Amino acid sequence: MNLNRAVDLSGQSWHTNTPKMIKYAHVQKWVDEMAAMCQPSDISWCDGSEAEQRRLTAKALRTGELIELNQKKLPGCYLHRTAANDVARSEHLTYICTSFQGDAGPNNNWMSPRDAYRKARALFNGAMKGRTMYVVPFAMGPIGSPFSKIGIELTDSTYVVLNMRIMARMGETVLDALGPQGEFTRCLHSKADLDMNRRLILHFPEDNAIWSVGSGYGGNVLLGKKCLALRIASVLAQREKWLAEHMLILGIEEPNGHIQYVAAALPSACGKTNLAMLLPPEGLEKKGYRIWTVGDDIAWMRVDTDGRLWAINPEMGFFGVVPGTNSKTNRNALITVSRDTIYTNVALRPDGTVWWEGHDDPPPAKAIDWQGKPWKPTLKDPQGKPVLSSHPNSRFTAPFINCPSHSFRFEQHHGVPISAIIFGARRAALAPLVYEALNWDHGVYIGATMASERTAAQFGTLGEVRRDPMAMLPFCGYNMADYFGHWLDMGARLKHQPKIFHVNWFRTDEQGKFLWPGFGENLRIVEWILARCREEVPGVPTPIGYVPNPKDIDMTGLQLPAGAMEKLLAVNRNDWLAELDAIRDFFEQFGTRLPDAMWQQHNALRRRLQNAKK
Ligand code: GTP
Ligand code: SPV
Ligand code: MN
Repeated sequence: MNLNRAVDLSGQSWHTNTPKMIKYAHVQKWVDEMAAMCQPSDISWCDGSEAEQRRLTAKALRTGELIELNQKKLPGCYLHRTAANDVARSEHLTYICTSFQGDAGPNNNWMSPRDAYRKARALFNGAMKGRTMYVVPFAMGPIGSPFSKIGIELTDSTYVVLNMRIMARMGETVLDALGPQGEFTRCLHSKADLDMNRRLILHFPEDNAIWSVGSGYGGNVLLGKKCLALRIASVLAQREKWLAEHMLILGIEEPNGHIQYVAAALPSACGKTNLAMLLPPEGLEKKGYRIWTVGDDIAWMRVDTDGRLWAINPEMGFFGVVPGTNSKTNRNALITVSRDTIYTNVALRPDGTVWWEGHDDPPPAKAIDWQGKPWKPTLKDPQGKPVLSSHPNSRFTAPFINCPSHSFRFEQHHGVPISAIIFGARRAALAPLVYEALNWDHGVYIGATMASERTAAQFGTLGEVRRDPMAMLPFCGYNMADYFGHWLDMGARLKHQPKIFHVNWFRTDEQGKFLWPGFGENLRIVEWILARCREEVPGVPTPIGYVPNPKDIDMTGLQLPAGAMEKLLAVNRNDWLAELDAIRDFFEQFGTRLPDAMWQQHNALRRRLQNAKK
């Protein structure tokens, strides 16, 4: 290895392994400053090569950060276990740090940049002692695309580097693209001592910087993903007049060969990955439908010169929920994770393969659970409940190109044109299976008033309904009142507005059972959505928007119990009037900053509900 002594501001010394990668003074200066604070024993610039991946994997196996899985059955696959209190995004420790609190808005935790830097410096000071600091240049979006943004993440975690390789375009080509004056997001991460009481995830939109300390969990530490591609990008998007959204992008190849693209926002662990990879049910497959996956979590969308909305997926991989993945729910995902995948917090079987709740195979007689403890299916906790082998928010990190349904347009710099925008939520009651907004502004209101039951993707009480506008509550880097205004503004800029819909795959019957089978069957609803976009079928008007006439949903090969479709599509006026009170309370937090158009939509909906009641 070519060792090269670097300058040190703190009087300490370290070494850097690839001096040819130190191209730009502005990058070097920042790396030096951060290293002086974190005091790593050495600095390693990541070039993104396969040799580097092999070296880092070997190191992670030595330190125990990774466990090798059965390479015959799962080639290129490894297992990682996080600390027990570090298994999901820590939203309560996530801050937007702007000079004025009003710019972060009531939807965000706020700290002044000065306080935030002071608190974080105390945690970062010496945090990398005895460890390597990796310099990870990465691009979100195809390099050279007008959509794309560059970041550099400094991290002391080998796991983070290996994940970033999968999730983003990474390495020397990114530095080449950056240029000597190039702007990039300064991302700093240290595991430090993985202490939840000394954990902070800080965003500085005014400095284009992200500092994350004290965690090793994906959403907190893969800084290109939620931190850059959503929180920082949403601020840039408002400034530069585009959209950075928590959305999947899906191409639906229709029987006539045309591919239509839709973007859909569903809150964390509410079905984006599943919808993005869906396999048509038999009846629809016979008709000639095929699905193409463009993205499963993040969409960046711009108005192009043709007046339409175009979207890219800025990521290169999937960081998906593992439990529940099987050949019936998501065969494409199962194939995707059969190679070159990093599993986090799932169970290990004696033969060196992995298992989780909802796997195709029956529970193994014995296994090692996600915390590294012996596990068997009969194990009960002190309350008598079965002990889970895998954490409910266990995840896979897998390359996008592994997915059999990956779209050939994935790398195209201008993205794909969006015909429909779908908002979705997880709600046992109230929201029908699908309904369509009356127009763009009403669609923005539907997105802004989304509410969903809390899942395992974030700390908190499971099942509690919380408002999660556009599935962006944890990810909007600025005041959501302004964000709604930005959405309204984008509608005005579009000559061809996508139609906006709302879906709910999770409505239940009196026994708490899902009324709708979901997964591949969801294509039946998407088919109706596309038919509406082409104005081929009439919608049934209700106070909340258009619902389908049940005869317009192709049910070939699917038999629902009698009355189920009526229950799925029901609009209960009293429930909706009660919902309006909750929405009013939510809106009132934003004071006069909330666009008038949102109140107008709100009042119009109330009038429609009241009139319908008479
Ligand atoms: P994030 O990666 O956290 O943003 O989540 P996601 O929105 O991509 O969620 P994902 O597709 O991984 O789904 C999460 C959970 O929802 C899994 O347990 C799925 O089994 C379940 N799920 C997904 N789609 C459906 C559906 O159509 N019906 C039902 N009942 N469950 C679903
Ligand atoms: C989510 O929670 O919405 C995820 C997983 O997609 S994470 O990247 O951890 O945020
Ligand atoms: Mn997500």
